[in-house]
Amino acid sequence: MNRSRKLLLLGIGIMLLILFINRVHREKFKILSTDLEDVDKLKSEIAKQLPDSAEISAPEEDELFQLMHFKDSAGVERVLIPYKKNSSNKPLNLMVLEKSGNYWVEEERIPLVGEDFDKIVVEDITGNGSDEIMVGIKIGKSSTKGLDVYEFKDGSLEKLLNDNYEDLFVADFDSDSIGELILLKSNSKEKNTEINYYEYRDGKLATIDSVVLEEMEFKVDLKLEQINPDKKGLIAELETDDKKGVLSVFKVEGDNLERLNLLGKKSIENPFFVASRDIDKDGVFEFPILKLSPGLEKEDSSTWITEWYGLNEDYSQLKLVKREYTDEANFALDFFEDWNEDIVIRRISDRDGKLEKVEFTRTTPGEVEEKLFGISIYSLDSWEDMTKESRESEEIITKSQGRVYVLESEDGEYDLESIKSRFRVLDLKED
Ligand SMILES: [Ca+2]
Ligand SMILES: [Ca+2]
Ligand SMILES: [Ca+2]
Repeated sequence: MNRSRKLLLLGIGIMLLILFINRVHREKFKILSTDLEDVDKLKSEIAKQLPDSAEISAPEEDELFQLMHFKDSAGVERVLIPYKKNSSNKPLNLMVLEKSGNYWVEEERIPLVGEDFDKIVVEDITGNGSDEIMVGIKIGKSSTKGLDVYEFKDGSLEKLLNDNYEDLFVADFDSDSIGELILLKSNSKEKNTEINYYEYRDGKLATIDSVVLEEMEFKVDLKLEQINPDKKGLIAELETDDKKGVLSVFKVEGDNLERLNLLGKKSIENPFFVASRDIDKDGVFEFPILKLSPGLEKEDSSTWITEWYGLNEDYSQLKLVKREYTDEANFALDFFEDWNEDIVIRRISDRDGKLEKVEFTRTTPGEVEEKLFGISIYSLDSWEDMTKESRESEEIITKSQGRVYVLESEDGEYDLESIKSRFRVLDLKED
């Protein structure tokens, strides 16, 4: 064999080897279906086969990496695996595995533009029985994220929508058992926030209604909650950058987001943010209106009165459900049934801050204030400093989180039991 022939054969050999390596490299990902149940095993199996030392990269809220498992209308099961390559200008990828016998076999890989996954939602929003995939992606340091919505068509993913958002929600807003997409978008020029309501129609996913919230989003929360026993509503709660809380409520009527009138206004504005909740635990949400007590000298965000309102049957009015006082010493006290605007609350601190006291009085125009009762708050140290006798003579409401709460009352109406039943220590995480 002459030298040039040898070289030719060697060349062909190398080419075949490259082709072979390439083929092996392009081998479709495949994993035993039982392995999918063990997330750690799955991760290590996938890690072995992903390129560029890539890693499974779940959205932040999905810390444990719950597999995104979904089905189409024909009953084909699929699993979505988001992963991130460490060295690439297109680091994000979605891999779709399809169930085939005892195996999950790679169906396709979709490269995506962006730095990290923000949210992935898998839900049928077109109503055809097959799930769609909504992939939200963080782009650079911007708070605006990119969104791709995919649907399965003829066995592969097709893009249904490309959009952007600050926040994304999918829920069945109009109670027709099909999910809708809601995107929140901030407009820094107009200094406002837009809520866009999408629905799938005639093969397209498009905005069918949008409403503008007057404030620029700083921190926002959208909730779908019961606003009366039969109807869910969309509650939009914003915290503005000067810490104010702004709350708006919408009900979905046909194609419209109908903004409800809240005490003659489009929204409830509070001096700071307190989240709406079901305050009386009857399944229907209430909305907070914060008031500073007239007797309180300092206007800060740690001592206030909250009036909780619910909507009436035809959503035309707010009705008062409960009033409560919230104190900076970490407790709340429900108002008594006969308490109205005539209640004045005063807060006294002694100089070294060892004892704080809150006095509840009732006043009517032209009349003298009538003291109802007081709540003294001792630090544990100052409590221990007292003599045993004086400690034993006190009416203790509760001891909690380094404080002792003591009732001071001579009036039989405000006895220890009635105060205890209205008193609660706040969980530090609350609000
Ligand atoms: Ca669908
Ligand atoms: Ca719906
Ligand atoms: Ca309620």
